[in-house]
Formats: sequence, structure tokens, C-alpha cells
Amino acid sequence: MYKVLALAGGVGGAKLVFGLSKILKPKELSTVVNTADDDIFHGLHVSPDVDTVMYALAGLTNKTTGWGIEGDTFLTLSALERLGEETWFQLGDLDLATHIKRTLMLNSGKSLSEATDSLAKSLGILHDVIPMSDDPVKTIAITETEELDFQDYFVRQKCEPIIRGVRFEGISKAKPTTEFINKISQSDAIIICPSNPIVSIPPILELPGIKELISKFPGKRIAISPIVGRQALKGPAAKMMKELNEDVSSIGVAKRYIGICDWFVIDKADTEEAEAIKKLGMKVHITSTIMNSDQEKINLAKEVLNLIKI
Ligand code: FO1
Repeated sequence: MYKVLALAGGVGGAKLVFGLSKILKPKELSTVVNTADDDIFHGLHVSPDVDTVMYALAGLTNKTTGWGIEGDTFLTLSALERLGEETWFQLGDLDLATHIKRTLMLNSGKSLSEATDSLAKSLGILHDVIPMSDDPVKTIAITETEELDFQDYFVRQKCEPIIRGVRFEGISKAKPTTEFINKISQSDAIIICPSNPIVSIPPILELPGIKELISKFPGKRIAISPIVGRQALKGPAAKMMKELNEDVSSIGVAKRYIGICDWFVIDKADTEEAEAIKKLGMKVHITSTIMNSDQEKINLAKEVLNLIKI
């Protein structure tokens, strides 16, 4: 069997990683996750995308939101609100345990990779989950009037401010994790998950040296579009692309992956975009990319894995 490295952000990426994990054995699948959305809430280090992927692999995901833990309660958050804390970022009681344990490990000198590995093992996850970097990288949304930390823009302000750009603070000094580099050299295929092409995948790709390694990668590189019918499957990707004057389509996403992608997977609804994407130097696979049920996640994972053999 072949070894696959998935690059993922939050909800969309986690869905495909779940599907892949139902087909590939633990040694055959590793996931490198965006950490530029990380932030500190109530003194705790929260890694939303890492947790979204971990909860998906552990079968714990809140099915309504795609993030957080199914059936979680928010008693601690209510108590914090009564004590005068800002509580716009919804941290559930069970979820808080993850952030407390992560913070304890980081405070005791463990790296984010070590803390993630330990949390994943405790949750019974067998497939590797690897943060993109152990160094701090922070996504900043540049709006018309101010610069906002990503979660402030995304959650508190519900992506309402118009953005003029994004930047990843600290990226030029951040090192990709050793595990990330090792997995690139050990893998037969790299899968760029259907995650936000403005804020989830770019921090991973823009870490020093990563784009170069992926552009020279000898195996198959496959990306899946998170845009279907000119709309994002989930989240603000389409709104962000529009505000940045990018083509809000699978073509627009493909343009971001020129030179680092051999196969680009689009939904049947976007069939007429295939020719334009081929002109960007990629082969195109057309299938159903919507992943509402577990079976749909597995089906898309199968389709993507079949491309490795072609
Ligand atoms: N997303 C929201 O829209 N609102 C929230 O209150 C929220 C809380 C939250 C807590 C833990 C966690 O792991 C994720 C959470 N998310 C929330 C999702 C998160 O903001 C985004 O999915 C990612 O940062 C973007 O990929």
C-alpha cells in the first residue's frame, strides 16, 4: 500500500481525513494541520483546526457544527460569562479538557507536536496528526479599517468586515515540524484537502521551504476544491475570495495551486470549469465532492485515492 500525506484546515479538511482514515491503515495516512488559527482563550492554548481533525478521527465531532464535541455542554463558559469574561468563542466543557491538557503540556516544555501526539493517543487516534509548525504563526485579517486576529474576524465578527488581504504573522521565522518534513519525503502522495484556500492551506504551504519541497515532490499531488457552484461548501472562503478580487470558482482555487498539484478534483456541478483548469497544467477529476454523510466522506476519499494509481 502507499503512504498518503493530507494537508488540512478545519471542517472540510477533517471530513475528508475522516473518509481517508476509514480506508487507509494508520501507517498509510498522516495529516498535517494548519495552526495559524490557534489562539489563547482564558489562558488556554486552543488549536481549532488540530482539534477539528482529531475529533473527526476519534469519532467525537459535533455533527451540526463540524467542530467541537458532539453533546458537549457550555456550563463553564456560562460561569465564566457571569465572572465577566468574554465568551464569544464557544468552548464546551469537554472541549475545555483538551485545551487545559494541551496548555499544561506546553507549559511543562513540550512542543505543540508532542502535545498533539499525546492528546491524539489519549483519544484513541491511530493515524498521525501533525501540527504544521511548533512555532507561533498567526493569521491576521486585514480589513478596510483595521487588522483583526483570525478568530476575532471569523467568530466574533462573523466574517462581516470586508477584507483587503490576509497575512500570516511569524511565518517567515516559523519552521515546519520535523515530522512534516519527514512525511513529505516518506509519502507517495500529497492530498490538499478541501479546506479554505485563503486562510487554511496557505499557512501550511508558505512555511519556509514547503512549497519548494512540494513542487519537487516525485509522487502524486491531488487537491480537492472546496468551492462548488461558485459557493463555499462551508465557511467564508467564497466571500473572502470575492473581496480579494479572486475568481470565486474552482478555477480560482486551482490558480492558487499551480505548480504544486497534478490532479484537481472538482464537483460535477463545476464540470464546465474543467477545461480552464486543465489549461493551468493539472488533470481534472470530476465527482461528487459534497460530504454530508460519513458514506459521502468515504466515497470521496476512495475517488481521490484511486487517482494515485493512475
Ligand atoms: N467556530 C465558530 O464559528 N464559533 C465558535 O464559537 C467556535 C468555537 C470553537 C471552539 C473550538 C474549536 O476547536 C473550534 C471552534 N470554532 C468555532 C471553529 C473555528 O473557529 C474554525 O473552524 C477554524 O478556526 C477555521 O478553520
